[in-house]
Amino acid sequence: MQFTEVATSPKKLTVGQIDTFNRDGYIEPLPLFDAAEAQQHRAYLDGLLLQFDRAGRDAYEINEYHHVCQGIFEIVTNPTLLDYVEDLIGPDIVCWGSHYFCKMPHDEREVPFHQDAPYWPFRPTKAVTAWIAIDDVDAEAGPMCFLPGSHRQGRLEWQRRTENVVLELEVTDRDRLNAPHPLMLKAGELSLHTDLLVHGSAANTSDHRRCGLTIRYVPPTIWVKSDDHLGWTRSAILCRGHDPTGRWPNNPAPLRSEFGPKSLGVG
Ligand SMILES: O=C(O)CCC(=O)C(=O)O
Repeated sequence: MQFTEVATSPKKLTVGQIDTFNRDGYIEPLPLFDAAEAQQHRAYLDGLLLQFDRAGRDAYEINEYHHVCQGIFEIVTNPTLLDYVEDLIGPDIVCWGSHYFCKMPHDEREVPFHQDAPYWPFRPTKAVTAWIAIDDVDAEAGPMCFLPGSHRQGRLEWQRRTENVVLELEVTDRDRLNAPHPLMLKAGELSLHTDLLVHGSAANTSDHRRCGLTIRYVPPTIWVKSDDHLGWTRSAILCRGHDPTGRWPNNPAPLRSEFGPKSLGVG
């Protein structure tokens, strides 16, 4: 998948970074938040986790809350982040998903090596994911790893794996792909990857948390090939530009800045 058709005069990325994205399937690290802002986002997540924990819910369940929680909405619509994304997918930008991948200390669950595209009913494969480090990430904490260039193989065969995992699809033929590149991001930095890039992460063997917020962006012109169209689009926010198709909802900014069990639906 080549994204260069929209990158002739990039806003924020360099032409070299866009070439890297096309060649390797990702770019990292990119700066987003300074240390004080990163600390604020960490504290915000701490508050969310407390609510989920009190309700007996798992940290990974903070999924699709960008149109509910103001703190996540603000990250998803951050202008610098959208400038990066615009350089890859063009000026019309929909966010349809967000998910904290929050590996608590000694969380044994892995994310098997997978492509995102087989999970999603979007055609063509043009989604870009921003993975924003909420915590500093080191080798022991189970960093996300990319297999550089694997997106150029197209859609790969996969099998289902259910033991001790967070996501269940796993590519079957990893041996012919490049060696993993681990993402050692500092809190406040991010990576961008395409939906055909193979990626995954190991268990967190450290004493500290490893959390990244994934945000999924698409141009509104992609098709949703699913009977459950609304299931895939109902959380959408038109973050920038226009939706010439009129098919995507545009959720407004959440009104409440506080979060309680009721507004989170975990009460
Ligand atoms: O955070 C991780 O370890 C995996 C995240 C992931 O699979 C994704 O961002 O698509």
